[in-house]
Parts: sequence; C-alpha cells; structure tokens
Amino acid sequence: MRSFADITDALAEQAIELPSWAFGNSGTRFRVFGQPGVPRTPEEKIADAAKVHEYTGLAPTVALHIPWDKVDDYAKLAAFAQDHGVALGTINSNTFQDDDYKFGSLTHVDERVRQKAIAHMHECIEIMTATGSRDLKIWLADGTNYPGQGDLRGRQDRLAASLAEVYAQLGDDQRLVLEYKFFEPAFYATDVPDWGTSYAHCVALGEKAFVCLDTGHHAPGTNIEFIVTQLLRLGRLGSFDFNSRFYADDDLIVGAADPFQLFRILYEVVRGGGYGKDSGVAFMLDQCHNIEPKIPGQIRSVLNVQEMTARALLVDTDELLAAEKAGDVLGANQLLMDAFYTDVRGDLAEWRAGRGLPADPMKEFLASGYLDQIAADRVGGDQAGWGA
Ligand code: PSV
Ligand code: MN
Ligand code: MN
Repeated sequence: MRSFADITDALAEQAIELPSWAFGNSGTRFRVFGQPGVPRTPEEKIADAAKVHEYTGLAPTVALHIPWDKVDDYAKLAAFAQDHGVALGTINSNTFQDDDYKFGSLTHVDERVRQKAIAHMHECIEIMTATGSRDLKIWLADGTNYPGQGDLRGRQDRLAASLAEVYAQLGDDQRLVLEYKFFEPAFYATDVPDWGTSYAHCVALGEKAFVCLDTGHHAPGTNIEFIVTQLLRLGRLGSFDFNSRFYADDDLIVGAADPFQLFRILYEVVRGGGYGKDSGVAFMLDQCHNIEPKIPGQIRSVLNVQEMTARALLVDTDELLAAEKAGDVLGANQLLMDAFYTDVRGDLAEWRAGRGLPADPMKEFLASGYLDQIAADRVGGDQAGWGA
C-alpha cells in the first residue's frame, strides 16, 4: 500500500463541482420542507456554495440549472462568483418542467416542440459562452409510459437529429455531456436509459460529446465501477453526478449509503486515468438535502468524496497487478480491502491544516455563525429545483 505522503500531490488536485440546486429548498413529491435562510436568488446559492469551498478547498466551481438560475447578465453572475472565490461550471438544461414537454423534448414527434427544446439547448450554450463554462449537461425526462405510446425507433432517430443540431452550436472548447437514467419519470421506456445508449449518441456526435454517469441512475446491483472502466477505456467518460441511493434516484449524500461502492468506483477512476485536473472527467454532486441542513450537507459530501479518493489513491496498482497476475485471489483482494479500511481522516485533517484550511471544516463552519446570519438576512427563500 502507498503511504499518505505519496498521495498528497494527487489529493491537492481534487475539485468537486457543487449543484446550485442543492442549496435551495427541495423535497419529494410528498412534501417540500422549508429551511431558514435558503437562498432567494442564484447569487445567494453561489454565496452558499462558496462557503463549502472556503472551508474545504474542494469545491471551486458551481453548476447552474437553467431556467432555475436564470439571470439577465451571466457575465455579471460569473464575476459575482469570482468575487466569492469560485467559478461557474456546468450548465444544466431543463426540458422537463414545461407542459409542452409532456410527451418529450428532443425526441418529440411534434416539430414545434422539438425545435423549442433545441432552442433551449442553444440558449444554454450562449450562457456557457458568457460564463466561461465548458460543459452543457443534458438530462432528458423523455420516454413513454405504455407500450405502443411512442415509436421507440422514431424517438431515437429524432433524438440523434436533435442532438446533432445542439452539438453543431458548441464552441471549440465546449463539450456536451449526455446523462442517462434507467427510469423515471417515464416508466416503460426511457429514451436515454443506459450508458450504452448515451455512448452511441456521443460517438455519432463527435469528439466533444461525453457520457455523464449519475451514480443514482442504475438498477440495484449494477456494477457501476465496471461502467466507469469501460467508459474510460473508450475515452467517453465526461462527468460524474455523485450521490447515493438505497432504492432509486434517492439523491442522498454521496458515500452515505454504500461507502464501499464509492471506493470501488474511485479506484477504477484512478486506475483508468480519470482522476486529476487534466483527465477531462468532471466530478460533480447531484444531490438534494431535503431534511438535513444544506451547506453542512454539501460539506459532508465533498469530504466523503475526498476521504474515499484518498483510500483509492492508497492502492498500489503495481502491487495489485502483480498479485492478480500471480493468480493470488485472496492477496489481491486484501490489497484493495486494506486500502478501503484505512482511516485517513486524521491524516487529512493534518494535511488540511498544513495548507491553511480548517482541520475540521464542518466544526469550523458550524461555529462561524453563517447559518444564523443567513437565517436572519434572508426571508422568503424558495424551492430551488423540483416544483419550482
Ligand atoms: C433527475 O433524475 C436529475 O436528478 C438528473 O440526475 C439531473 O442531473 C438532475 O435531475 C438535474 O437536472
Ligand atoms: Mn444527475
Ligand atoms: Mn437524478
């Protein structure tokens, strides 16, 4: 196993993008629970996200969701973010909260609606140009509930044609990341249900198209780390939406439900060259904090990713490959498990302190008084995402 000192350079490269929607009120379809001090504007969401970065040094960018984060002047919003020590990141499109999209968006059989969805993606690309963002993330709610409701083949063909129109508008340094999800809100057939479908569309589009892997978007028992390996092999893993699930798209704190799965995923990321600032693989969170406080929830999340990344980096890949080659089944397994069971929290705290960060970011943030301050200052915060 490698030592903690061996992995600090790699740890220093870690960057985890925060979703603006994690900071607003959110809930399930049963209830949205309000919390004091929730942001009323995109600026306040960015200010809250900036706190996570200030205390952890792990979250230098914030993803926006359009139109939830609609403003008149995006360059000004980017400057606002910069003043708070962060930058704007991925732009997430939204073609799922408009009556027109009841039967689909980029796949819609009605040309008017399909063009409306394409125009929305083009608007998102213009925003990316204003904010300096690299990635347009497309998650589609498109699909059908009943066999026969839609022509599966026709929907794929229209999707390919729509994506090609969107892709054509990308600048040289911009990318399209296509997220998949196996079900919900469509229950019979989702139009981008799996990594293979996303990959096929990306390959047809060109070199600036990548797959987004949301850890919550798989059937129970799916070997997600295998998908990571395959997409890295194929050069098409663009980004992660990290969260945890027990049952479906739970959007719980990453690493909370199954830390070992997160470790296995991160090991394959490291092994496959998907880690680090030049890897082209963006780490993002896609979470909602329905019952726990939001800024601490995000702090917990980035620390979970950091802790599990450190454990994955501790694996000595050469040693592991040698054990595998020798057919040493138990020895190879133990090398992985030794790294997984290593408690890195003390080393990380010391390392943080040595870099001018709080040894215990959660404790220092809670003691800072920021939560009381926003509760007093902000009245009338609204739901950031679902149902907005
Ligand atoms: C819906 O499942 C979803 O959670 C997707 O994962 C998107 O990334 C996110 O919403 C925001 O649009
Ligand atoms: Mn997602
Ligand atoms: Mn989701």
